[in-house]
Amino acid sequence: MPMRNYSEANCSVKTFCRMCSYRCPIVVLIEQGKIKKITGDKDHPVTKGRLCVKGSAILDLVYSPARLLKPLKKVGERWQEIDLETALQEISQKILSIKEKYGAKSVGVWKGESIDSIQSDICRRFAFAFGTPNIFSNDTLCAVSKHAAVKSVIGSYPTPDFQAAKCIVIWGSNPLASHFPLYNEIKDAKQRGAKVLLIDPRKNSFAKFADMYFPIKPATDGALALGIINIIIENKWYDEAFVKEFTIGFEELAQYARKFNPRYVAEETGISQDDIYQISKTIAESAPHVTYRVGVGPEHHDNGFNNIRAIACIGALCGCTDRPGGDMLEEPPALNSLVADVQGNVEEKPIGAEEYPVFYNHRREGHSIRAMDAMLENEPYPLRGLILTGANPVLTNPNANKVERALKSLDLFVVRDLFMTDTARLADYVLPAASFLERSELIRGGRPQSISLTKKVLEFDSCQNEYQFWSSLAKKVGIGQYFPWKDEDELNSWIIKPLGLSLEELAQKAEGHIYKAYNYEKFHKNGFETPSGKVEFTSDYLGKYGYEKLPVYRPAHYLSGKNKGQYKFILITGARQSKFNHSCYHHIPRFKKAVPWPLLEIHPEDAASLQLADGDLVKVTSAKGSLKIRVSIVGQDNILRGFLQITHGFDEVNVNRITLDDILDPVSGFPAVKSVPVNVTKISEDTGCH
Ligand SMILES: Nc1nc2c(c(=O)[nH]1)N[C@H]1C(S)=C(S)[C@@H](COP(=O)(O)OP(=O)(O)OC[C@H]3O[C@@H](n4cnc5c(=O)[nH]c(N)nc54)[C@H](O)[C@@H]3O)O[C@H]1N2
Ligand SMILES: Nc1nc2c(c(=O)[nH]1)N[C@H]1C(S)=C(S)[C@@H](COP(=O)(O)OP(=O)(O)OC[C@H]3O[C@@H](n4cnc5c(=O)[nH]c(N)nc54)[C@H](O)[C@@H]3O)O[C@H]1N2
Ligand code: SF4
Ligand SMILES: [Mo]
Repeated sequence: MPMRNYSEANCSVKTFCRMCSYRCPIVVLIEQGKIKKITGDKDHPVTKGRLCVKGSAILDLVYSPARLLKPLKKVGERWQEIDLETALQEISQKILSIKEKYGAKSVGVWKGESIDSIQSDICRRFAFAFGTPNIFSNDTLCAVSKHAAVKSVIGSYPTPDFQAAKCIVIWGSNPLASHFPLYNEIKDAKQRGAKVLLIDPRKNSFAKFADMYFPIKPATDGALALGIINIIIENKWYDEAFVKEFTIGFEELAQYARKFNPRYVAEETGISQDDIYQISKTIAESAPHVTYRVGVGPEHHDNGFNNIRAIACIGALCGCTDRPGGDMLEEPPALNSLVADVQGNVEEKPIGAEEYPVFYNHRREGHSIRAMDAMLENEPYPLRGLILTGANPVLTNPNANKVERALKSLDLFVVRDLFMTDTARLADYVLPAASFLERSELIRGGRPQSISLTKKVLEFDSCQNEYQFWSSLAKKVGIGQYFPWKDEDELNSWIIKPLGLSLEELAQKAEGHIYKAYNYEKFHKNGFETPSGKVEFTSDYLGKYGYEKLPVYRPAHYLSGKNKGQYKFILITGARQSKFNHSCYHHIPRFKKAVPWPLLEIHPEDAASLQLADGDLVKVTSAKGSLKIRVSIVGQDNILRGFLQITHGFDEVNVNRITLDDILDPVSGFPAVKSVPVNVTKISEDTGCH
């Protein structure tokens, strides 16, 4: 049985790390029911046992003395311990009374980055079965804008085929800090001769592995992409046969791209004309074996959606889509779905769906930034109760002061977490959650078209995992029939049933189960999953909602004159640091000691203009507020002049107190957290701060 009881056992179990969403294979050594040691799985063909620094700290997470182990209830200003059964009983009564007073839609469910795939579907199932469309998540700020943008061009979101790539374009991403397994794959590809390009306003720590680095002004990626498209078309470097047979809108794209001549693109992006030509030529020479890793860099801007669409057009134009070394289009496994049968229970759309229909159509959830208005101003209707799991929006959503006010205004706010966080502090109930080693879940397998099973190896009393929590709450609010599975094992067995594979068989496959061998060039037979069945350089689907049919480049708010003059600098936020995952792992003493607080990255000439020395204390002010932080003067080539950077996720200095929640991409509603107009002033040491 996959879910054996390890409490007395001496054994080793192969499972997966989930300190980030990549899930590297690990081996857990158990002695007398306690985890003794965790190592990378050396037998795994792709990761070969390599773990990043976070992967070496799993035990610091699960056995942390700071972990919440008892449910807490706020009584007045104080926390009181409460037994789990009573807590669930009280919460269910309050949810039902909100439902009676305002309707089920006034209760929301919010999941964070640490809860994904099947775990996230369990939360969704609860919401739909209860009758609310209001599911919120980190997906308002993460990857969905990019996924929906690329999907509008090629029908689905591709997996980079690093194994066979001859050219890899890292576009606004830092695999060394944020995607350790990808970094290893890219390094291996480079050893096989692949060229690696990096496009980023900061010479991030990955730059030393890139063959060519191009500093770009934030939010101008669309101009660069259209400039590349123009050069590729003018020189006839594109795949004419592919374009003719498998795409629509080529003529319109070619005509529009003509405006993006090298001189204009160089002015807009800050990349020289020679370099723009060089990037285009390198891509064209390696085509179709060119793949892209687009990060959150281009996404967190008010023109991110269309900029990423333009990037996606380059690959399609050069015939790289679904070709070896290009962008692989994986077919999903045929699984039983946790949402298909309950989605129809809810007729109304969630908060934000009217304003951002493309976001809604892609993700079938509400928009978390709009949710704040529903809490504070009952717009478009009241949101009075919220159950949040695995998220810390006070540190991760823009305009944290407003987020705090909104969450405080709720009639019922429940948080499930492993730790007391700045968000949990605002709750009425805080429930201790199980860590990833305390649940069993189905995950993508790490190889194309594969699926794996992670194993539960640990249990703490009162720390429920997602299935235990949502199914027990469902029973209490009268929707228990939607959670008929006795436990996760039964649930997982049901989900994989269409694969013709038992859970026991899957549990044995440490390298994952390939449900279908990957085939390239499926488009010959199936076309693409777009409305026309072809690659769409112009999209009638987007046009139908009043958006531009072409991937039109509009200069970002900070370049177009809005805010000009008032603010001297543009602040990039959220560059990943290898030890942390957003607000996670800051409690681990050795990580905290190494990086006690974030720093303001600043160009030496900008620092000189403000008479700043390394380590000086400054006040950074935006339209939403201000914060105090110390400066780190980086190298001359490490950041563009006029731009600054602060990483998010630190509670000591929460950069989201100054990010804006009202400059949003019109298609996806993603906030421009990587182009925040700010001023910087030096302040004296006695004003406080570290
Ligand atoms: N260690 C660690 N790993 C993580 C995470 C974490 O918090 N910590 N978070 C995980 C999650 S949820 C996500 S979404 C991913 C994100 O993964 P990535 O997208 O790789 O995130 P970063 O490593 O911050 O790299 C983003 C880069 O974009 C650059 N950039 C900023 N603005 C622009 C722009 O306008 N254009 C271009 N071209 N570049 C720009 C930044 O300077 C930065 O170097 O990481 C995941 N992995
Ligand atoms: N300014 C700025 N803000 C950003 C970004 C940026 O680049 N700049 N990036 C954005 C992105 S891409 C993302 S994905 C979001 C992430 O935003 P969030 O989803 O809010 O991410 P975390 O800070 O990782 O919060 C995760 C919480 O889950 C808890 N947790 C960990 N494991 C478990 C578990 O197994 N179960 C439960 N129930 N809880 C668990 C952790 O203790 C932590 O408190 O942040 C976004 N915010
Ligand atoms: S990249 Fe690091 S944190 Fe993420 S799964 Fe792998 S070892 Fe764990
Ligand atoms: Mo993310």
